[in-house]
Amino acid sequence: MSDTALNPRTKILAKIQRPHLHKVILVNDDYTPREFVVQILKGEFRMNESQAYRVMLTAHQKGVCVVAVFAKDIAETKATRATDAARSLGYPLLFTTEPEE
Ligand code: TYC
Repeated sequence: MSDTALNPRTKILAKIQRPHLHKVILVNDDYTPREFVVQILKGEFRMNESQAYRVMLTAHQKGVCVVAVFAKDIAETKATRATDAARSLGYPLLFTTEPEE
C-alpha cells in the first residue's frame, strides 16, 4: 500500500505542495486587431505594455502563446472573461486553458 494511504498526514501535505495549475493560452486569429489583444492582456492579466506586446506577437507568429499559469479555477475564469470581452465587441479572439504537466 502507498505511503499516502497508510498515513493521512502525508496525503494532506502532498495536496498542499501540488495545486492544480493550469496554463492560460492565447490563440492567434486573422481578425482581432493587435492593439485590442494588447489591451485585453493588460487589463485581464495585469501585464505592462511591453509584456503584453511580446505575448501578442508570439501568438501572432507561432499560433499560440502561454500567457500565465494560475490555479485551475482562476485560469478558467480569466480565460472566459478575456474571451467574452472580445466576443462582446465581435472579435473571434480566444483564450483557452490546459493543465500544466
Ligand atoms: N493576427 C492578428 C492580426 O494580424 C493579431 C492577433 C495576435 C490576434 C494574437 C490574436 O492571439 C492573437 N490582426
